[in-house]
Amino acid sequence: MAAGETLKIVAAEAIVCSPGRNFVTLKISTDQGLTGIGDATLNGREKAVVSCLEDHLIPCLIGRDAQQIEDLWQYFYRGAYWRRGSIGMTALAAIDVALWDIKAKAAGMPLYQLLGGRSRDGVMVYGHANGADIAETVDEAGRYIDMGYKAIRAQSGVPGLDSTYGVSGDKLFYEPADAGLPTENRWSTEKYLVFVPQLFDALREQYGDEHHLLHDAHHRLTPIEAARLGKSLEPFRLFWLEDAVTAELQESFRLIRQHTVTPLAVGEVFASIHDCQQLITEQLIDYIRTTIVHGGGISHLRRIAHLAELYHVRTGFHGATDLSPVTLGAAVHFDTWVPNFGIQEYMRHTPETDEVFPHDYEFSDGYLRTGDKPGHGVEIDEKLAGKYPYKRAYLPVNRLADGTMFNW
Ligand code: CS2
Ligand code: MG
Repeated sequence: MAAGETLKIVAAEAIVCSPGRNFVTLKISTDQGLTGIGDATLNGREKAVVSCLEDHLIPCLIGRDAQQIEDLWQYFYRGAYWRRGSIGMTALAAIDVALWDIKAKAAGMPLYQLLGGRSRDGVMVYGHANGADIAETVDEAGRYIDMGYKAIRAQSGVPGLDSTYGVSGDKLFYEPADAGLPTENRWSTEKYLVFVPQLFDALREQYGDEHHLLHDAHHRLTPIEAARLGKSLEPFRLFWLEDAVTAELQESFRLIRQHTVTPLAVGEVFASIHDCQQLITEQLIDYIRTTIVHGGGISHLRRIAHLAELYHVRTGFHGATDLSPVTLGAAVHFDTWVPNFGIQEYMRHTPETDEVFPHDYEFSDGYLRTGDKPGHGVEIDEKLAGKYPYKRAYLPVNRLADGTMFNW
């Protein structure tokens, strides 16, 4: 493209498909034939993001210059008036990632080069060992070690609980949005707090100290309960304890910090830097989980990563199955560049999902590596996507034993 030449947006479309689970993909097309795609998937609220894009944001995109990524980000953030919610920031993220994809293609370079070039040979990832009980989970962890993972998250069924977070029937894939109306789980923090240290004792006993071990408490503890769990896990030297507490009250992490040196990770449900500014600037966490698809895109995640870098906080992007391969592809480029990289979650997608979203990132020996195609390296096979119509699915809800609504 000649300098100063515009790249006019002529069309934008939200593509909804469900190859095993629902995904929303925004495709932006320009007058010079360049197209880019961004992930707009918000598990359990997919159609709200589609409407935000189709009914409100796309009409303002048509005719704009696709090269003006920052001005368009500011336009849709400040111009929304109603700022920072998950639905709006997921829609904005999809636009942002699609525009970065176009810019990298126009420049003829992989996205990581456009961001600032390679900072590491590969992106260390963690997989999800899970099982109905300790024995099954320890076995599963062995499978991940055999696959070459250097880092493994362990989640297990808890004796006395019919269900809990992170235990899937199909071992390699985990899809929590399991029904057309929310399934109801029951929870007991007491049973959980007694059990988790036993799980990690068994894992260290079986595999020693060579691998990083992680655990996700999935928003279910109070600060003092999280402090108790963090302290009880110290002998097992976790890489991180994730989502120990819901983090609307960021200062509550001060209480956890006072009692334990177990590293803390939080942020996958955050939608902007404002959700984590205090957590980062007071060094209340060690890893920020906020990711590209739900945190306003690459443009905003760069701001979060740069703030985190000042306070010794590293990135630990969310990377569950319900974030599409488009997010994973963009994340691996970001992870390849970002100076304060920590780790990347890698919950594998099913073969039918990977078929709909051809990509050039590859897993080997515990790392993900990008390809060098221009852009973020992920495409969507629209014809194939059309074969998988949307099917409403909800995340479960959680209640305490006495029926009190709780956090899932
Ligand atoms: C989890 C997710 O991957 C994680 O750390 O917290 O599986 C989360 O439950 C889902 O993304 C919710 O849709
Ligand atoms: Mg999590």
